[in-house]
Amino acid sequence: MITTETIKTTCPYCGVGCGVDTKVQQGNLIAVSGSKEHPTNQGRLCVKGSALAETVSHQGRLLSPKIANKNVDWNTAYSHVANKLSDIIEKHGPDAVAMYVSGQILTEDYYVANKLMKGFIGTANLDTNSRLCMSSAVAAHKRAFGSDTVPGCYEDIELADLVILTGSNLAWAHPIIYQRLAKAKAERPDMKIIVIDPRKTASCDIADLHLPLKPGSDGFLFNGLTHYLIASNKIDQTFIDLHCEGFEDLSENVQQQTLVQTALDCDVSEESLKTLYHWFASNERTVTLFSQGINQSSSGVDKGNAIINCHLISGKIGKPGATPFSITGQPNAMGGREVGGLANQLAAHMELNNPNSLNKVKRFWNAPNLVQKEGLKAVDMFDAVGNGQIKAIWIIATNPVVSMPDADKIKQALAHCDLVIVSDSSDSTDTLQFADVCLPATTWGEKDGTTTNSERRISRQRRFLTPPKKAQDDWKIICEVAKRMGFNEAFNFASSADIFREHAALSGFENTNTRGNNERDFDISGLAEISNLEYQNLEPIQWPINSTYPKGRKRFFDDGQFYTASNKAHFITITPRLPTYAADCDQLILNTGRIRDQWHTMTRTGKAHRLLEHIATPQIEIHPDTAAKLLIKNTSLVSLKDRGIEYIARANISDSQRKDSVFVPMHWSDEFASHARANSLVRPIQDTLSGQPEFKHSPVTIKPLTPHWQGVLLSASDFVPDKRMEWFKTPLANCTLWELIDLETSPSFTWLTAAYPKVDQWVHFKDSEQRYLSAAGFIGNLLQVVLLSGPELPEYDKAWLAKQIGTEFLPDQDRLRLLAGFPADPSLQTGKTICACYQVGEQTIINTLQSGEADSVEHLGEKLKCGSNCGSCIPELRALVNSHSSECISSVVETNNAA
Ligand SMILES: Nc1nc2c(c(=O)[nH]1)N[C@H]1C(S)=C(S)[C@@H](COP(=O)(O)OP(=O)(O)OC[C@H]3O[C@@H](n4cnc5c(=O)[nH]c(N)nc54)[C@H](O)[C@@H]3O)O[C@H]1N2
Ligand SMILES: Nc1nc2c(c(=O)[nH]1)N[C@H]1C(S)=C(S)[C@@H](COP(=O)(O)OP(=O)(O)OC[C@H]3O[C@@H](n4cnc5c(=O)[nH]c(N)nc54)[C@H](O)[C@@H]3O)O[C@H]1N2
Ligand code: SF4
Ligand SMILES: [Mo]
Repeated sequence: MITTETIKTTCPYCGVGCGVDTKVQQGNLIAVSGSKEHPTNQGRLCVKGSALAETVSHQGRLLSPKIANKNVDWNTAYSHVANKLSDIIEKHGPDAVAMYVSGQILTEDYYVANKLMKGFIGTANLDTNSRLCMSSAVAAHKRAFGSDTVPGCYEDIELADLVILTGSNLAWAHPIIYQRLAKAKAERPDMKIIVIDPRKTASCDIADLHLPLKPGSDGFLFNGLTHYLIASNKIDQTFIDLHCEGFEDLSENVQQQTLVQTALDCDVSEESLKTLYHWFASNERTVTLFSQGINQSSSGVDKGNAIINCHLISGKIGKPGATPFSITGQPNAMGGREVGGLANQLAAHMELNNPNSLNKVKRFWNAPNLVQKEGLKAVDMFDAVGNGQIKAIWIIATNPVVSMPDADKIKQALAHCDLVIVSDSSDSTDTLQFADVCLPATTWGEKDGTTTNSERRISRQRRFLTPPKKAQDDWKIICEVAKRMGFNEAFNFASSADIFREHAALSGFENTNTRGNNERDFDISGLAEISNLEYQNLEPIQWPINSTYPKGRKRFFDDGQFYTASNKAHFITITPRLPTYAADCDQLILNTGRIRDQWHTMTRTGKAHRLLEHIATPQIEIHPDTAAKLLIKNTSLVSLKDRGIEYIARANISDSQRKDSVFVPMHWSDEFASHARANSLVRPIQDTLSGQPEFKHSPVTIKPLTPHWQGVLLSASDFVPDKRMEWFKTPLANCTLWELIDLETSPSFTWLTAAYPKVDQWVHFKDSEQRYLSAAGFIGNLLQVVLLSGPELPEYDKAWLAKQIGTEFLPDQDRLRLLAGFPADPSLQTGKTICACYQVGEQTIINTLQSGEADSVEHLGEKLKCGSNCGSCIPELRALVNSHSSECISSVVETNNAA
């Protein structure tokens, strides 16, 4: 009898941190579902989480350690890395080596990486992709609270009467929190939701108000709010007197930021601003949730503090439904902060610039070479790699050639570096192309440890799959190298549980102040002595976990106690600034970020075909007026340029954009497109306080491209596009779809036949001027490849045509039908996929709406099942209902036409 085992684990994607039940049969993952008992998601999963089972195959995995591209055994790899690092340290000192890690490794991996670099090698050149993500919020928290504390919890979002989302596209980036918010709003329609974002995003679907502000102007807006609260006496004077410092300076600082002035500064109407300010002032229970539209800015820390000031001044903190809320992006962004994974942190929320902390950690670790000064932050770190100051870099679980700003410079830096070590689970990332040593890591499902989500909740990621034979856990790889560098005793861990106990013990080590309270917020000493079994069974729990809070703590600052010297919170005066580079009159502002179904550089979500159906190729979102002025048509090819570097994608014309900006997804890499790494364009401007790059505001010039020839090619086998072609690649279930573009000439039929030497039968069509070429190639009677091409991108039914690849077509069948691109029977057409879970296409939905079989999102769900699993497509379903039925419901009061 085949047995099915259910193992509980945590989703490896976003910082929401949903619990996942995995069903495993004979070592294979057969299904995933949301854990009903997990407090975060209570049974739900978003579309990425639902597709997890499709991403765990060993296809595309790095399967052996490699040195100079040759497979080696692990012992050779460990010794090689250890010896090389030791040599470099001996010759050039510890600061000549660096580690660049990730908010996607587990806390246990992170802990040993930090311990090795800061305690034993003796350099703080250990930074993380969280620098690109959370570092501005970390710095803002520390300035205001004296500690990097997220005060609230998810429940606050549901309890609030007003939720402000600023710089957050919650619907796509944190879907389960968005669903919890949407449900709360449906149950309490009086609850207000405001979205502050230059773009009208899917999150606006449930908003009462959208402010499409001038990019980068949030600092003005929140200083304006502080001014309004003071001027209209909507402040909490008792809370300020008892628990805050710096009120007079703050009050003086915001004097000029009147409503009229702020409306001008932010390019929004006075009316909408007044509504926002009035709602904030009159709702005790207010949550301001902020993310990358705030953090990824040259003044991200200041913006964070401008938000926190508004909450402190009105006492909206530490209470149910009232908190500023920096929502984290990666699954373990918080765990990384706990272990000290940033180059300016020490460990366990202790600081590098505090002699007392240095002394404690030195004694706790028995560390021979404890660092004394901060290390280089990500952008500076890669600069130092580029100029030879850093001679070895070990990159773990991140893909900087795609995700760092000025990404072509990252390529150059790595190409010139003496020793590039890359630990990854994938075998083909853009960064691996520059590795001297490749180390195959285990990944989700195969590794074992903990992560901490946005509300400080620690959850277990459990092993339920057997890893590929030669893949190794990240903590193990780091410890094996450390031991071979002579640090045997400190890295002699037997398991991740062993590491976790040490991490928990450090958090409680001499963690009391003179009044007998915690000196540091992060304290999980209550878990320092858990047994292996208790660790295995650990239930999700919010830190701190200690003798005062043995079951965890929902909210910080409910007691008005902060972690500053005076125990009072600090108001921070800021001078609002716009982004470093303004766009000239012939430029636009490049805004970058996430799309619904892809995760970062697509190394994992790119394996799940249904996740590539919502948006399959990179696109440039642009306002209709801007597009018209530049003679850009929808789906036509467009070039963005800056500093001689070009990005190429198709236009997506949408009035969701402001006229001064374009939006481009951050996800595409050289694996998936010829010129669509957004970060090749993004300038390496950083916030001087946090080092976080300004990913959202780079100037670009834009122009339409007129291809001479374009085509789609569906191929069952490998295909390499001609060097002169631009291309986008989309893996589908049974074949790969290539969009091919030639800007100057048309390829010949001979080019195609040469690319497919094994194809023995062709049907094809071409015109005398060679502008059109369509062909289908067969091996025997099996369809291998179809090309449809001409001066314009041909129209065709993707789902139908893809289904034909690999199937049999006898010579007397209508093979020419393939060249039309559509089925003979029109009722077989489905259109672009909207619901990825149930594979429901746009055309099917429109047909159903137009026939009157459904007239609401709920009815569509009943009829076609669309939107009834993860719910991620509900905003788009609603848009289709709105545009294809007579009633148009819109609660959004301001549109982008104001821009
Ligand atoms: N589907 C998906 N979900 C993800 C991820 C993913 O890759 N894919 N990644 C995860 C990670 S690591 C992170 S950090 C989070 C990020 O989550 P979010 O921060 O929500 O995502 P982004 O799309 O980067 O940016 C959010 C919004 O900021 C807006 N913005 C740009 N400039 C400004 C501005 O000046 N002011 C304001 N107010 N808004 C502005 C953008 O238009 C965008 O809509 O997502 C997490 N979740
Ligand atoms: N333009 C622009 N750029 C951005 C952003 C933006 O908004 N705009 N956002 C920034 C933000 S917030 C973030 S968080 C970064 C994210 O950017 P990255 O960190 O570069 O993105 P990922 O694709 O998640 O990279 C994770 C890598 O780890 C590998 N991996 C998966 N599991 C494991 C494991 O267990 N062990 C090891 N060793 N490897 C593993 C994956 O195959 C993948 O190569 O991008 C940043 N870059
Ligand atoms: S919201 Fe989606 S991606 Fe994020 S943790 Fe939950 S299931 Fe995973
Ligand atoms: Mo992130």
